[in-house]
Amino acid sequence: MENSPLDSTSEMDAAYQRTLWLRRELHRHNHLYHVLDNPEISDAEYDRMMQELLSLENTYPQFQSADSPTARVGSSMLDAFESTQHSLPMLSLDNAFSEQDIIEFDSRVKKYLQIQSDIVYTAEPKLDGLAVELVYEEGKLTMASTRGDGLTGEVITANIRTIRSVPLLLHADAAPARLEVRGEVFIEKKGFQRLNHMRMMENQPLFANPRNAAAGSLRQLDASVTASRPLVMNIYGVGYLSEFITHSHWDMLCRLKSMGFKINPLIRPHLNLHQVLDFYRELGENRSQLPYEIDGMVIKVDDLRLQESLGIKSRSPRWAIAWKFPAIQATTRVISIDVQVGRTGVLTPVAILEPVSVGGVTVSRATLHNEEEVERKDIRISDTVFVERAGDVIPKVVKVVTEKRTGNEIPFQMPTTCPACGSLVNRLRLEASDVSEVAVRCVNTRCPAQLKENIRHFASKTAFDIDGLGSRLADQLVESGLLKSYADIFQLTAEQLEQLDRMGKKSAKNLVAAISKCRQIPFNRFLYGLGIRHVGENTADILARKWGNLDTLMNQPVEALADIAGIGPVIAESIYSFFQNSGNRDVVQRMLEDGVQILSMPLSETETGNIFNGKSLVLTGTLHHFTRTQAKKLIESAGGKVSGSISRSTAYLVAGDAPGSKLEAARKLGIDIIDESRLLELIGVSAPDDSSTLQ
Ligand code: 9MJ
Repeated sequence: MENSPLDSTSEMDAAYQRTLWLRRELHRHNHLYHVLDNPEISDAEYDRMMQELLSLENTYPQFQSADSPTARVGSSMLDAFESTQHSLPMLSLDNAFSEQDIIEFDSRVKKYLQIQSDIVYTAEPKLDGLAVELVYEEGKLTMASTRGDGLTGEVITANIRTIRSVPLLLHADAAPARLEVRGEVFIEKKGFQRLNHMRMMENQPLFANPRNAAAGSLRQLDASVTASRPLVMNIYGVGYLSEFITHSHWDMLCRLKSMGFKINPLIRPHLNLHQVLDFYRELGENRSQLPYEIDGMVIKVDDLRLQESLGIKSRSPRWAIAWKFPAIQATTRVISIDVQVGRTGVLTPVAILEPVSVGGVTVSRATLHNEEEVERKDIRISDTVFVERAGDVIPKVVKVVTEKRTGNEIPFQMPTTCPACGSLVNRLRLEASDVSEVAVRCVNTRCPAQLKENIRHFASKTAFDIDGLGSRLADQLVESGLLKSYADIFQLTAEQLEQLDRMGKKSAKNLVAAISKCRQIPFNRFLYGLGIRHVGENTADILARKWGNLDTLMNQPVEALADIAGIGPVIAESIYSFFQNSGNRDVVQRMLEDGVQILSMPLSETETGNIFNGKSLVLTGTLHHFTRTQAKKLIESAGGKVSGSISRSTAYLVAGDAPGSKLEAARKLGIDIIDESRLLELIGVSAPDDSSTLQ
């Protein structure tokens, strides 16, 4: 409304001029306080000006504007987040864990660019929050979105508007007509502690760490909740720009700073490799004193033209790398050891710890995995222990400080009955080439703890992906008796759901709609969702592609299942017995009757021709994407076998770097020689982002 003609009284004209002045001043003081940490006026003065502006906007609603500082209170209320496609993909970073990894990164950059001289880097603290993109059109914030899968994110504009360090209007007239910037939204350590303290007072569940708190705060449909959270945003890069700005990353950050964005003050430009290594040490030493959490350092090639030449591989840039800090340790005391019951009935001991800050995050529990682990580490109740947290990984107990033992420590004993349902437990060691586990398991198939976990798994993103059905609701649905198996999900009605605590009419309707939307499901995700023991996403995928549909799979003899590469006898037995069980067959049948439609998958044999069926391949030289074992598994999954030496019966030689004498032998015999990428092409898979993805 700022440009609307004002025709009436001079009083209104004066009020409008005053409104504009207050907005300008409040934006300026907001920037001084939240971006530059350099306030000029007191909080009381700021509040007084804000009150005056609010009152003017109330009296003259026609003055209201989305860019007003008053808009930061977050009044909008959404039903759901819309999604949006990023103009340019939002990349994730490759990780480095050692100086050697960084030296190799530098060599790769030079080799790729064919440059011998030093590369100029900019190094940045790696903030541990959520990546967000902001879009400015003609200097006004028009959209903000989460990173999502890198290509498509969720629109969270109303929530982002509430963050004081995000400018709603840009300072410089020089800002391009369209400017996309990217950065990290996070919560400082102090803000996190205050937030959790407040939640404790209100009997609300606590956030595990600042990152979770930031994520939870951004995922609010009611922006006024977000407004009450101490979120901060630092900008570290750009997306699409409608006009050229500069050739240097550091210079870009300086320009963004002058437009009003908050740029991390610890960013160091103009570093050579050695200076990068020094800065990492310095940052590591000072990290615990910083007001926010960092989990490493990001190193970027500064020259944007070189960045462009380096380009990206899969989803990460070749011009940047994240160098993670090692895990942080602390000591604390084990108060007790609880036992949790998982999806398959497995009992897991969990250490309840005296709360301790591990690198700024309060840790009060840590999984002990299984009975053997407790015995191996000899963890007793009342022991003093070292706990460790690496990045956002779940904290773990590293070892006992035995010197602190007093003799009053109590050894842990696994219960003989299930803590959730009281049934007797079964102690079993399973050993095979592909799976080995010691498991204490509740064998009651109606155990409520198992059912809750099963439902959570069934509804999870990689299975049925039922929006809104998370852990808390799964618990409620089981406790209220509405669900006795996951098949009951498809019979839930909005009327039944409305009876649950904290479930409004609208949410109930939304959940029924979300369930309905999930009735059509690809065969692999359906199989994964069933929660068959040992059937993870990968196995579900292999099975779905091998047998194509449920009927065929359900009727396979155990030998046929065990015969598939990547399955093995224990997994085969587990699948076989699952489908032999009449209860499980009933559950599946009921879902089909309730309209679940399983979309069949292309069979792997028809898709790739099981390209190496009965063929023998030989590997030589260094492979880049795989270890030898991984490559062998891959070849076997395409029907081939790997042999150690070249003979006339060799179908292909897969040659990596520095291939050695096998290459010559293969040439002499006229054997097909292929490289790693051709191998992947023949099998019909793409290279993994990172060799650790194929085990
Ligand atoms: C963080 N998390 O602090 C990047 N990041 O750059 C910084 N993340 C990044 N840069 C390109 N400082 C992709 C991600």
